[in-house]
Order: sequence, then C-alpha cells, then structure tokens
Amino acid sequence: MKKIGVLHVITDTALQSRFTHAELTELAIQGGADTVQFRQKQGTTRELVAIAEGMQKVCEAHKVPLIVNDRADIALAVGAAGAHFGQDDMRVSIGRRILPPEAIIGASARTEEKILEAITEGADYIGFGPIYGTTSKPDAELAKGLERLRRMCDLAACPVIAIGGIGVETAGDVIRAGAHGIAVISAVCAHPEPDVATQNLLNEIQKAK
Ligand code: TZP
Ligand code: MG
Repeated sequence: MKKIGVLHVITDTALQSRFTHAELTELAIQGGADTVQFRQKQGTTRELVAIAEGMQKVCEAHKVPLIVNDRADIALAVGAAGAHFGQDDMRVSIGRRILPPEAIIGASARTEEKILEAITEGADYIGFGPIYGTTSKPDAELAKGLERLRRMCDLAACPVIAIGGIGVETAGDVIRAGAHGIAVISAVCAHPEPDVATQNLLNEIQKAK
C-alpha cells in the first residue's frame, strides 16, 4: 500500500489573497503538512499548469507529495505525485490507466456505494465529507457527521481522509472516529498564520492517534 499523508492542505486563493498557491504550499509544509493538494476551479489550463508547476517545485524540494484535484493532465504535466477525482471527474480506473503506476489516486463521491466503487477501481485513499458544515465548497452536501465517517472507515479497505469544516477543535474527533487523516482548506488558508495553523492541526492529529 502507498504511504498516504495524514494532513492534506488544499491551497486556496479564492478564500484569501495574501498568499499565492506556492506560498501557501511552502507555509503548509513548514507547519508539517505531509500532502498538498492543488484544487482550483477557475483559470485557463495554461494558468493552472503554471501554478501547479510552482507548487510542484516547492513540494519536490521538501519531498512532499502534490496531488492535483480533478486534472490528471496537469498532474502528469508537472510530475505531481498524484490526482484526486470526484464523482463527476475522470473515473479512477481511467486515471489509473493514464497516470504512472506509482501515482497516488484519491477519490471522493456523494454516495457510499460510489465510494466503494472507486476503491474497487484502484483508489489509494478516499476523501469523505463534508464532515461538518463548510462554506469553502459552494456545492458541498449537507454535513455527514462523525457517525457516517465512522461507518465509512469501517467499510473502506483503504485510508479515509476526512474533509469539510475541520479545524483545530475537531481534528482529534475525526481521527478518533477512524479517519487516517484530514484535508483542510479554510483552517489553514484563511488563518492569519497558515504555518502555525498547520502545526496546530498536526499536533491534534498526533495526539489523537
Ligand atoms: N470537499 C468536501 S468539503 C470541501 C471539499 C473540497 C471543502 C473543505 O474546505 P474547509 O474549508 O476545510 O471546510
Ligand atoms: Mg472534483
């Protein structure tokens, strides 16, 4: 099984404009993030490749995997460690076919059935959420809560990364419910000090493990 990080920081420049994606990558890694995800819904392919290139440079220098959300082409273009696919994105089985064998592939889906299907197709980890309410994803579903997370962790034959509204007060609860790790946007990107925020989250994860 591939090594999957426990603290995935998803960089975001829509929520804040103080830091670029590359700067957030650097700060998150300084704080102890062991996976960085590039997820941006706006911009041309050329712009997105340029941003991902900048992030990949930082990740490579620190030997931290970069995961590209949705865009297997961009992951390939910049030599990222992997990709994360949602239910409306490329199927995991196709991603598996076109990405290198060592690529980390994550998957999320709206129903448990679809999540289990993604695991069967070869996902290395699944993203499950939103656990709590979130405003970082406009089309996010209703909060799924810790009980459903616990059930998913029991069902899934791979690491589960919990996402959605997770902060320093709740990171421990999510890990205790069985999640392998967490993925966050606002808790790090909207924090005055993203590196400190990351460090605090990592402390909570480690305490709960
Ligand atoms: N998928 C489910 S919830 C979510 C995504 C991308 C947003 C998570 O952002 P935050 O700010 O950590 O709630
Ligand atoms: Mg997606």
